[in-house]
Amino acid sequence: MASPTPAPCPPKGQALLEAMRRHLFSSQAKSASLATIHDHYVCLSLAVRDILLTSWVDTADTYTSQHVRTATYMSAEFLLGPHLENNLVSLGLREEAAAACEALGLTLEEMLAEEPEPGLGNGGLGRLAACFQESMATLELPAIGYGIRYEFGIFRQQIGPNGQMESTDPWLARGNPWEVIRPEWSYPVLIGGQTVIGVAYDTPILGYGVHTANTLRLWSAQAPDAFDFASFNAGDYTRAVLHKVQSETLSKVLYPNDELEQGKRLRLSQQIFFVSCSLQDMFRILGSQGIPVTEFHRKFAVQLNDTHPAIAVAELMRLLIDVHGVDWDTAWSITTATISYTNHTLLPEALEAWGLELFQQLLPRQLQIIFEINARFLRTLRIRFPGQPELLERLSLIEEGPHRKVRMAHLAVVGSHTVNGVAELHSRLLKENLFADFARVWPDRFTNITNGVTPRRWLAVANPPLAALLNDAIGTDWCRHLDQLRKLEPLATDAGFLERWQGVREQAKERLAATIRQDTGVLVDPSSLFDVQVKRIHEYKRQHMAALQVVERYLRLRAGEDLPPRTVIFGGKAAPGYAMAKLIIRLIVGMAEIINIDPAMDGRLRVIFLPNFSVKLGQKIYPAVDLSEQISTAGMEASGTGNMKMSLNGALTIGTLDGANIEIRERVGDDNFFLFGHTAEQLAAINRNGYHPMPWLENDALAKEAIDLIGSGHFSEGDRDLFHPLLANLCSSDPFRVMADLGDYRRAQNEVDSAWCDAGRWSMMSVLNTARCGFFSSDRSIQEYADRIWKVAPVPVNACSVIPSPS
Ligand code: HBZ
Repeated sequence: MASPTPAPCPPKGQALLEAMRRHLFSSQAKSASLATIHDHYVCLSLAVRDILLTSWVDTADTYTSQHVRTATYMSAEFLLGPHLENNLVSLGLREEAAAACEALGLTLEEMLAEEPEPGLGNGGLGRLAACFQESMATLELPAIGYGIRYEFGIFRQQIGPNGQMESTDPWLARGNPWEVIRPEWSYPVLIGGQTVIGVAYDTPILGYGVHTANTLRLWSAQAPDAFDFASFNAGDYTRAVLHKVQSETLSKVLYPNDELEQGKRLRLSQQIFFVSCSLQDMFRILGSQGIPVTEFHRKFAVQLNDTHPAIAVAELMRLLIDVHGVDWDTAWSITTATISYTNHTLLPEALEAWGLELFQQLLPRQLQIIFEINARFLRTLRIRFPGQPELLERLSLIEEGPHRKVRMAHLAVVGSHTVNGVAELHSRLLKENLFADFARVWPDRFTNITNGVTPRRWLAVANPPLAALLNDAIGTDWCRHLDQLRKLEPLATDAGFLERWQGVREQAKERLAATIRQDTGVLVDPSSLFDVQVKRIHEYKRQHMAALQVVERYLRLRAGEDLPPRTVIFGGKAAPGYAMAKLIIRLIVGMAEIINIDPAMDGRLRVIFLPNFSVKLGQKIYPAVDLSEQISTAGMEASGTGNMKMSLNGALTIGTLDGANIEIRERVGDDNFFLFGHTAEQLAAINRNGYHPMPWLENDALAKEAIDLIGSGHFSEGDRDLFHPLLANLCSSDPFRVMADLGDYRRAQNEVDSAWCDAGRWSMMSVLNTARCGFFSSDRSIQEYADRIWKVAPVPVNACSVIPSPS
C-alpha cells in the first residue's frame, strides 16, 4: 500500500510566521489586538531561538560526548550588540524573517530597532571579546565565554548644551529572549567572609554557516538566603535583607572606565566573583566527564582578557590545592600550562594594582597564595640574577612602598605560559617597555596576535548592500574566508563596478544622514565627504586634535578658501569621571552649534556629535565612512579595531603609525592611506630632549588663530573660561603631543581634500581598502590563538538532536 504523501514542507518564512503567532499566545499571552511592537520583537526572537536551539543542544552534546579540549575566554566585558539580526544572518534567514514580518503588517527594521543592546562592555576590549566569541563558533572551536551578567550595562549618553549627560541602561527591564538561566549551575564564592552565589545565564553564540552554537556563560550574583530570619523576626526588615542587597550589588553595574584602573572594593569583588564561578564550573565539567583534576590543563585553555580576570592564577591554585588536594608543584604546573594573558594597553593608569589591605580583607587565602607564588618566583630570580635587588624589586608581584600593592599584570605574566599584545607595534613595545624585565627572564613567553573583527556583524549585517555587491562580484565565500576579498582588486579599475560601488556607498551615507537627522536634528548632505571619528573619548585618541582641525577649516572657509564639502562626525562616550574628555565633547558640541547655523558654512561644513555611540549605532556608521580618523599619539593605541571596520567597509584612513594602523597601511598600500605624524621612536627621542609645545605652536599661525578663537568664547557663548583647562594643557605640557603633529595632520588633510575631488580615484582607493583588508578578520586572529596558544582543534557539530527542528 502506498504511504500517504507527506504535507509539503512550508517555506522557512512561513514556519517563522507560524512560530511568531504561536509565541504571541504561548509566551506573551496576548492576542494580536493587544500586541505591541515589542511583543512582536520578542516573538520573532523566540521563533529564531527555537531554530538555533537545535544547534545549541547538538553542540553541547557533541562537546560532552567527545570530551573535547576547550578554550575558555575570561573577560569582565562582552560588548555583544544586538543578537537578532546576527543570528538571522548566521542562519541564512534574514529574508524569510522580513517576509514573516511583512505578513504580520510589520517590518524587520522595526523589530531590529526594538532590541535593546547588551552593552556589557566599555569599548575595544569588550567588543573584541564579542567578535572573538563569534569567530570561535564559526571556526567550530569548542569554546566557552565567561563573564558577568551586569544588570546595567554601559551608561546611556545624551548630549545637551553642556555636553555629555549619563543615564542608566536598564537593558534587562523587558526581559531577554536570548538567555537561559541555569540555576543548577550555581557556585558559592567567599568574599570578605561572606558567601555570594553566582548563577549561570547562558546565551548561544551561533557560528556562521555551521551547526556550531557555543555558549557565553555570564554570572549573576545572588545572596545565599533571601533574608535573615533572626532580623526579620526581630522586626528589623532593613537588616533582614541587607546581605541580599549587598551580594546582588556585585553584578549590578559595569564600571564605565575605559583604560582607567579604579581601585574599588566592588571591582575586585566582581573580578573574583566571576573568575571563581568560571573555574568552579570548569571543575564541574571535568568531574562530569570523569576526568581527573590533574588533567585540567589538557581539558581547558584559559585566556585572560587583560588583567581583570588575573586573580584566576591564585584562584585556580586555591581550588586545586584546598578543594582538590593537589600538591603545590603539580598545581603550579597545571596553572601555568592552562593560563595565557592578553594585554590591551600600555597606558600606566590602566595597570591594575590592589592595595594589600583591601586584598587581605576580601581575599585573604588568595593573598597568601600570591605571596607564596612571589616568594618562589623571587627565589629562582635570585639564583639566576644574583646581586640585582633592583631587578627583583621591579619584577616582584608586590609593589613596595608606604602602600604596598599586588601588581595584577605581574601575577598574570608569572602565571601564564604565553603573553600577547594585540598588534605588532604594541607587542614590541610591551617587550621593550612595560614587560622588558620579564622579557629578559622569559623571552619566549611573549608574542603578538594582531586583532581582527568579525566580517559577519561588521559587513554582512551592517552593510547588506555591500554584501550583496560582493556576493555578486566575487561569490559568497568572503564571509567565511575574508582573504577572498582580494578577488576585488582587478575590479578596482572596472568602470561598471566602480559605479555600483559608489551606489552602495551612497546608500549607506543616505541611511546615516537619516539617522543623524533623527538623532540630532541636523541635515547633512550625503554627497559631502563623511569624515568620522567614533571611539571612546580619550586624550590619547586626540579627538581635540581633530576638533582643532575643524576650527582651522572653519577659519579657512570664512576667509574665502574653496574646500570640498565635509561632514565631520564624532561619537563616543567619556568616562563619567574624566573631566578633560567631557570637556572635549563640550568643545565639539559648541563648535557644532555655531558652525551648523552659520550661513557661510552651508553646503561646506557640518559638525555632528552623534549621541550614545554603541554597537547598534556603529553598524549604521561604519559603512558610511569616507575618511576614517585614526589619529592617536604613536605608541599609545594598542591596536584599534574601528580602524579595521571602516577600512573593511571601504573607508580611507588618515592616521598615525600607531597600533594596527601600521599593518593596515602595509596591506592596503601607502597610496591608499593618508599618513602623518611622528613615529613612536621619534616621539621617544623628542621626549628625551624635553618636549614643549610652544615652539611648534609659535611657528603655526593657523593653529594659533584656532586656539585663540576657542579661547575667545566663540564656541561657548562668550565664556572665555570654559575651555581654558583644555587649551592651557595643550599649550603647556601637551601630554599627547598634539602640537607636534598638528602641522603634518593639516598637510595630510589637505591631501585628503585634493584626493576627494577626483571621485573616480577615490572610489578605486576605496575598493582597494576593502580588497586588501581580509587579514583583519577575527577568524584569522582566533585561528592564531587556537594554533599557537590554546592548541585547540575544530570539532564539527552534526545535526543529531532528537528534538525536531520546528521548520
Ligand atoms: O583594546 C583596547 C585598546 O585601547 C585598543 O587599542 C584595542 O584595539 C582593544 C582591543 O584589543 N583597550 C581597552 O578597551 N581597554 C583596556 O585596555 C583596559 C585595560 C585595563 C583596564 C581598563 C581597560 O583596567
